[in-house]
Amino acid sequence: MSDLLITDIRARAVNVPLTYPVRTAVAVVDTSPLVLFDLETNQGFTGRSYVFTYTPLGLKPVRELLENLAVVLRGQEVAPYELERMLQRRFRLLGNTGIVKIACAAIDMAAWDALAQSQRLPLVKLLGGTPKPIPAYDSHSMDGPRIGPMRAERAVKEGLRAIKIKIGYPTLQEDVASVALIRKVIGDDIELMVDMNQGQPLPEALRRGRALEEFRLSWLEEPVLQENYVGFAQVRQALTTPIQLGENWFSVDEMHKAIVAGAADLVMPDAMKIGGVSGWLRASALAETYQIPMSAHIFEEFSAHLMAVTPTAHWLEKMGLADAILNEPLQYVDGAARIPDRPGVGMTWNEKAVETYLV
Ligand code: SMN
Ligand code: MG
Repeated sequence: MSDLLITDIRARAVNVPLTYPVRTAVAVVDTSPLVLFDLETNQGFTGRSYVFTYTPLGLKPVRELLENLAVVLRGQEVAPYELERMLQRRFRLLGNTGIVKIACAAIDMAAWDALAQSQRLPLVKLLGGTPKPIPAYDSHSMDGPRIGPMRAERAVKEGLRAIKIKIGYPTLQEDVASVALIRKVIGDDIELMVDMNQGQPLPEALRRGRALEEFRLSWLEEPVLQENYVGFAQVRQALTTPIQLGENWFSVDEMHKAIVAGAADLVMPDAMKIGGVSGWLRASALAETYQIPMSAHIFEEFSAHLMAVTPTAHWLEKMGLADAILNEPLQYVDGAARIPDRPGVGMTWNEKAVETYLV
């Protein structure tokens, strides 16, 4: 069998509507800006991935950086390990972080997808795992007293066993009222997590964290600036609520620094920022070494496969950021994601929708 070689790439920017804007303490993400990446190969398989730029302002630079890499990628073997090493060398001086890391992650994920397709295996099986159900939480926002309860009730009716909401309202009282309301709606048997999205200075994060202890939260996410690992450790020492972070780590090295600083009870790398499938696998080994439960941050389609081979797997985040442009969004049954029994990750684009939302 001849080598699986890259013949071309395609990067398209779409700005996808969201049923509910992602209202966070620091910004409102009211659409889902995605760069869709296709990796064409000599055996007719197309690897697919998408990256999420949080703001439409990030779409053009990420798309253009990927397009600039076409000349470097054409003719290369679809060997994710080698592609990652080649790209890391190429960007060593510029810096393997930020949108460079995001573009390289798009390539890594699409390469793994193409490789798995070429072996006619779901990605999870290529990685040595089995397509087991992956427990998921429904990820909500600062939805307020009307929409918040409605979303929480609907998620519980759908079978989800955990809900995350975002807080960071102007006052502590509003945060407490928001958490109390959702805890009342879902009861004590459904897990409740909160995400502060780095929005509070340390003293206020401590004050609000203490006020929320009574609600038996499963985790308090990003109470302070994500790079303030000493601050995370202080919040962790002061509270019994488990402290969660990781979506903003651009490397396993940053993850290691956070763990060594005592910042984390729990970790939640982002499959894009941590470096795609290749970066995730190394992060999952680090979490196992320190025996830290590891959750996923958005990117549910790839993360479902990856969580099945993550030794300390905890929760998958159900948010549906790409659902509107996928032919078959990830399915959830009884509160758990069902890994598709299709070659690769199982993602194909709804080209009509892509056309509609193309930027
Ligand atoms: C988040 C996700 C997607 C967009 C903005 C913020 C959030 C999370 O931090 O953890 O879901
Ligand atoms: Mg978060």
